[in-house]
Amino acid sequence: MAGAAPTTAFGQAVIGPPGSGKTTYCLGMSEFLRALGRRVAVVNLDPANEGLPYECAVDVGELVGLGDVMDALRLGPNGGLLYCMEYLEANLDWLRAKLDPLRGHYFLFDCPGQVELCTHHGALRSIFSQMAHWDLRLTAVHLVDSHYCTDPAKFISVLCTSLATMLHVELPHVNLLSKMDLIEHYGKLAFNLDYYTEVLDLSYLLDHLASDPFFRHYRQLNEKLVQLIEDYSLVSFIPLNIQDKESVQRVLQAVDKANGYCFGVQEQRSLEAMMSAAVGADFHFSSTLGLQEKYLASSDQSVEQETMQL
Ligand SMILES: Nc1nc2c(ncn2[C@@H]2O[C@H](COP(=O)(O)OP(=O)(O)OP(=O)(O)O)[C@@H](O)[C@H]2O)c(=O)[nH]1
Ligand SMILES: [Mg+2]
Repeated sequence: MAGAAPTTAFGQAVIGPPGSGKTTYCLGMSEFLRALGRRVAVVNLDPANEGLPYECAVDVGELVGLGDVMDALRLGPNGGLLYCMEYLEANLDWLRAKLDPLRGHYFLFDCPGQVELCTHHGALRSIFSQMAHWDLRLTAVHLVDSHYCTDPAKFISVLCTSLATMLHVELPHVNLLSKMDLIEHYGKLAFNLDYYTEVLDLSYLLDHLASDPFFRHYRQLNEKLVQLIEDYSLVSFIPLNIQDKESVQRVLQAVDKANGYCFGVQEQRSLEAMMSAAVGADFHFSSTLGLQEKYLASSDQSVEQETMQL
């Protein structure tokens, strides 16, 4: 790409509970973005990640090692990881020195899975907030295993965690139900998938729980929790099958809209594109998909220039 690298950078902070698929998402999304012609840098912020499947542009393990922290401070894996994040928070000049030469890239941050980091601990939020001061515009992409849809009680817990994460992390936010390729293996869902993704009228979940001998004793508690989620009216999900490029495309559309990438100088600035991003209409993305097919069929870098000229 000719010319000076733009100062504003865009990216995704990939968060979610342990095993929800964050590292796999970073691999799949980075491959997809490269196929679209974006220059991508994947940053590993999880010192517990081992055997990274993607090419890592920056690795927090170079700054602080989880094993060393656990040995030196006699901490368990959870406490050790929290310490590592606090250490990173105290050494953000290291991170900035690593990110500055990568200006012009689209960033994917693979974050640790400790739930408290996203619901009440301050270190990760403070790191994201500092990145915003560096003009790095992030969307929080919060992954939740779709397995939780199979149990209404677990789904209420997931809704509470997702809401708490949205309020705590304070970034533009997209919630994903990951591993959708496995949903049929998890057994029959009590409701249609739309019911779980749109999070409307949660009283049906309560009715479902009423038939459970254990949970019917907690009806009042669940009623209050459900009421809280409905009052905020913030939580919804996009289903994700990371193997399916149309599914990844839908996620990217939401992410680009949330962090403003689709309105930035990097993207085509036609009125049509802006309107499509704003209303989520298909006509824009059908043309992008066509281009993507073309790119996937050929390794010709000229497609990137074609994207920029559109
Ligand atoms: N079938 C299927 N398996 C997946 C998918 N995403 C992740 N997995 C599997 O789920 C497991 C956990 O995936 P990871 O990507 O390591 O999850 P993570 O959130 O990074 O986990 P932590 O770093 O431990 O918090 C691995 O065995 C993956 O192969 C998916 O979309 N479909
Ligand atoms: Mg991981």
